[in-house]
Amino acid sequence: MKRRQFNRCFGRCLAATVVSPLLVQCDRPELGGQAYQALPRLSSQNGLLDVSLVAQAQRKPSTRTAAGRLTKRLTYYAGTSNAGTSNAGTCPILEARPGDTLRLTLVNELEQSTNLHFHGLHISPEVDNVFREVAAGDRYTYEFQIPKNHPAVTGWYHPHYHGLVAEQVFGGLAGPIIIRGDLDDIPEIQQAEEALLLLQDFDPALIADPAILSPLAKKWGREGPLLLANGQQNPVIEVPQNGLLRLRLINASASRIYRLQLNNHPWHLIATDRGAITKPAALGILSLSPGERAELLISGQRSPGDYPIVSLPYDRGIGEMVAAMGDAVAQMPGVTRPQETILATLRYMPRQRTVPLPLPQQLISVEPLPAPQTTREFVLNHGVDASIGATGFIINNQAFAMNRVNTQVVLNTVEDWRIINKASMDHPFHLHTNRFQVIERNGQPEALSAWKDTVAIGPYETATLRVKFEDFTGRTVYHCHILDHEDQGMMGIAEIM
Ligand SMILES: [Cu+2]
Repeated sequence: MKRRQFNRCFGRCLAATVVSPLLVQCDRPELGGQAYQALPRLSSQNGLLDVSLVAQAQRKPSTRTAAGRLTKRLTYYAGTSNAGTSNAGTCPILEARPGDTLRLTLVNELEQSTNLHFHGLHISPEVDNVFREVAAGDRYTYEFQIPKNHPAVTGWYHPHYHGLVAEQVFGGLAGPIIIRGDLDDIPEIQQAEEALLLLQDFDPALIADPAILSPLAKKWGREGPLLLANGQQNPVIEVPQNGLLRLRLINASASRIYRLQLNNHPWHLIATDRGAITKPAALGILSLSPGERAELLISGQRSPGDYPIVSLPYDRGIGEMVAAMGDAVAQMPGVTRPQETILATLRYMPRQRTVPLPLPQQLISVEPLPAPQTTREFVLNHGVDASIGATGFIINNQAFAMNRVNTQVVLNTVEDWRIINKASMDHPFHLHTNRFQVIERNGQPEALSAWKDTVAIGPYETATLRVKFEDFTGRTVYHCHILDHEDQGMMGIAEIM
């Protein structure tokens, strides 16, 4: 973050190891068109980031949106609990470097069990353990080291307690993780200004009372009509004239698939889920499925003005449902109609710089993985798993069962996973622990070499992922990142031996 931005949000961005009670005060969400406010930032100091993350329902919601009052929105705030005060915290950014230790104490002040998953980090599944239960009122400390060879990534943390993941993430529990590393050392990137947008959608009525969720929305994957970036509606982000803006985007929505377009202005992709690509790639529409991240560079060399980032409509099948069941479908709690929304606005701001800062020519080389030793198929579908009497979402005819290993893989081997969606819904596929490269989609070789951990898979589509199981043994998971689908069985356990 550049000094100018840092000063503006001084008091909100806290570059300190938390050793004493600390509350991050925020007032969000807000009406549209206001200045972008960076999320509070907690950075490692002397190789350690020691933070308490308190998961709680907002106690005294005091802010309004155009859509009405938000109540019971869930948040993490950093620090120690301070019952009785208004802590409308917005989830902080956790920032560290390769080799650093993270000591994160999850304090569960929710009325239900929860846990944490560190999406985007290559760490042991025995630490990043989604089978762990942190019961209401309990606390648990996750402690791990970021591997010294970890790439720079934009990741995020969120609950992964099976059965409640969609409700808790949709409620608002999600925060960014930034690992600074290789990409940050590139001179042009070092000079870029930075912004990060955590994308979430909300339904105030549904957050006030999750029980009103319609069965259709639970099956389809719940969505809300209110699109927020860092809890703000349409924040205005400064683009340095003649400079570069590095924009990180995280899809932290439970089910919503974003198709994003920067109107009348170029933008370049520089990083995907698990780090940098080889060189900046000019981009038109950016698709982000739940769980996916992207980093972009915006070069401030156009005519000064405002350039909106538009969320284009994406129809996950609501059109068909309305046709089959009538217009009332679109009114059901948790169902939204696809529509165009301005997510954020980029606004040129004068800077001292008169010589334009160029885009970097080269980023970090993405080396292809060697040929696979094993090839597997994973068929995603809706149906019945008679073995455990479950009806819902299945992978290879099996619904998730807590103690059933579905796939065994061998450490230090390379595998191709062919994901076949035989269903009429989108099922974005996420693998924990290890990154992968998409080799092929629908029979066509993938054009962009990139490190991913989540891949969009549309209705009746296929994708082949190539993954090397590295560094860690243990039980990890793969699942659909439409979190209602995951909660209803579309998850499997891979044991790395
Ligand atoms: Cu799904």
